[in-house]
Amino acid sequence: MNYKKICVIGLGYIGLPTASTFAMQDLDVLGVDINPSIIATLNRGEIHIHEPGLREIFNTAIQAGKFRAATSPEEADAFIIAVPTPFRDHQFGEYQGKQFKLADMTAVISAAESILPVLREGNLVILESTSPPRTTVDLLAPILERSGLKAGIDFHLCYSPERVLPGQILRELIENARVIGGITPESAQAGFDLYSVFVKGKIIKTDSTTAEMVKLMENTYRDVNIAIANEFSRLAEKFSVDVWEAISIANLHPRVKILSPGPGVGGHCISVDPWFFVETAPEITPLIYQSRQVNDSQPAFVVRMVQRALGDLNGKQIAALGLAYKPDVDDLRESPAVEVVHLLQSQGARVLAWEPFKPDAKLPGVSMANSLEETLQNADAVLLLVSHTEFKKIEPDQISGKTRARIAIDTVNGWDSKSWQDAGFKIVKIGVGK
Ligand code: SAJ
Repeated sequence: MNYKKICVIGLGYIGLPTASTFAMQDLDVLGVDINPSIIATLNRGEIHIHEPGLREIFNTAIQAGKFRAATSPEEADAFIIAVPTPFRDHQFGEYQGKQFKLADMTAVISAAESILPVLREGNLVILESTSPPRTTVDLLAPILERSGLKAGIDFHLCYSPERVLPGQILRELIENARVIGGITPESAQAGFDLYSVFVKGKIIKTDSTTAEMVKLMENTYRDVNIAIANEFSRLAEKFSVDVWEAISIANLHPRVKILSPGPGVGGHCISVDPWFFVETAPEITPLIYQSRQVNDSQPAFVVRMVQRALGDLNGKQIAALGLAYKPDVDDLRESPAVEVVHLLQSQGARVLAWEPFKPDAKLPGVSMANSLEETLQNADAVLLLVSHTEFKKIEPDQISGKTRARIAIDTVNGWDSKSWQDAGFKIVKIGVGK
């Protein structure tokens, strides 16, 4: 198939890079978002999200007249839906006394409904949003068929998940392997033809439910593997072992690759996606459910570690280094570091947080410092929560004069214990019971 004009619905951190990348390939792209201020920003030639290299290609696309933004779709050859699928705010599922979170598919439903008036015979519709299995056939197809056109017969319908890493989106969009799940083989072929425009990685055609499962399996696999690493950190403390030493030895085995324990699992993907399996099949997902429980309870494990190091936390001043959900990013969504801060405060501790990637973050109940020095000044303990490169480079003998703290607590294995001890600190590290 030959595509001239496409419509990308949802201009967030996946939709906008995808739209811009297509526009760079000479397609006419209409970007659609329900937020009028995003549309105004884009039509002014500015962008509202931070992603390396995006500004440059977006500017090129705008100047070439290949990208426009609007609040509703127009007729096009293909429609790509890239809207958020968060959790429902106050509604939970329950199975045999176990509560689980539920996906909020409202944005996918509205995006599909917005296409209805402009859907034409021969069109291609692709869903990219992470979704529970069978969403494409059970939720999306029936909505689109309200147009009077039949999915898989009159128009093509696919699921193709985004699998890119923030910070490297533009490169990974092009280079990563891409899975295209069609509700018919002809739909998969139509999706293949569209993405062949720019994808250099392998494009694999399959059915839509397989493609939905692939995405969820990737992130669930990672969540379960981090959960076992976190559980190993608890076991190591119990048996007076250094989990980091044990992991490095175990990983010498050719078929073992244990991940790293830490303060928990955050971000908008790995801590979210496994719930889409639990929600749709709670009776056969005890392992996935339990892994989520282990990772979600890791911040409380960190707080017990801090309590063991400091005793009663009431009135203690703690310098918290890092709030992001992982190293060297400015994203605080679902961050376990933020959860640790909240839990410490609920125990009476006074926490001053320093997040160099988002120094002006406004989080309810969290006091932010303006510099590392300010965090350290009156601290009783220094708590490393995120393995930012600049934190790993901290020289303990250089900061020992800037703080009265003599206890350093490392939840991410970012610091060398010996150099902290040599500088006069007692160091407590996650998973180290020696
Ligand atoms: N983490 C650990 N221990 C580890 C590795 C990670 O505790 O050994 C923690 C991190 O600190 C962080 C969380 O897990 O809190 C998730 O970080 P991550 O780097 O594993 O993943 P994300 O959420 O940034 O991106 C993932 C990626 N998926 C996989 O690696 C399987 C990415 O390719 C996906 O595109 C993205 O989810 C997504 O959008 O689904």
